[in-house]
Amino acid sequence: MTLKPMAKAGAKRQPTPLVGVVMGSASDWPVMQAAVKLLVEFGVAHEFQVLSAHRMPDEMFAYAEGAAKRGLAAIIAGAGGAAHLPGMIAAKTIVPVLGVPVPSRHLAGLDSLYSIVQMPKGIPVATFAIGEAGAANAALFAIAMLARGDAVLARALEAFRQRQNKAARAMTLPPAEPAA
Ligand code: RP5
Repeated sequence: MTLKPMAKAGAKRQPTPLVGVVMGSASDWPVMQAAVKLLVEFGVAHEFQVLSAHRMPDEMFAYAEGAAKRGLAAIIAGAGGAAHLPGMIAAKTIVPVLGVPVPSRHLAGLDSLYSIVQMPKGIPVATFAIGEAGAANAALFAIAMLARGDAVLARALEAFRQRQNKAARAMTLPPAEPAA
């Protein structure tokens, strides 16, 4: 279940992806696309696909094992419930893994958060907030890592922060309601 087909034979050559975005199910896409949107906005070469720890274990290990060789600088992995995808990818690669807990139906993503954040010492996963904010921040974090060696990207990230600052400073509040 690939969301975006990988380059087909004869297709226009894509730049080598620097950031891989993977998720346990197509049902994670509404959340995880927040990461992809930012990578697109910043012009960071990336790829994205479904990669389920439980339903595609062999493919997951192959992806993790090939990540460094393919030039990935970071992997953003989102999953919900028993969210083993980020941790198991991290177990098989030294490429930094950024974990995004996807909200789950019964426990609102707390299960996803605990599954991702409670890694044993020695195999880290950088864990972000539950949901869309976490997916967006994972992308911004990957961009910040890449920006250390890319002046153009660093300037774009500074400008992004400036726009946020400007928007926050322009915020106004309505008058307080009279006490009852
Ligand atoms: C996890 O199970 C996925 O990451 C998803 O968040 C959750 C539910 O998957 P579906 O049943 O919607 O495919 O592995």
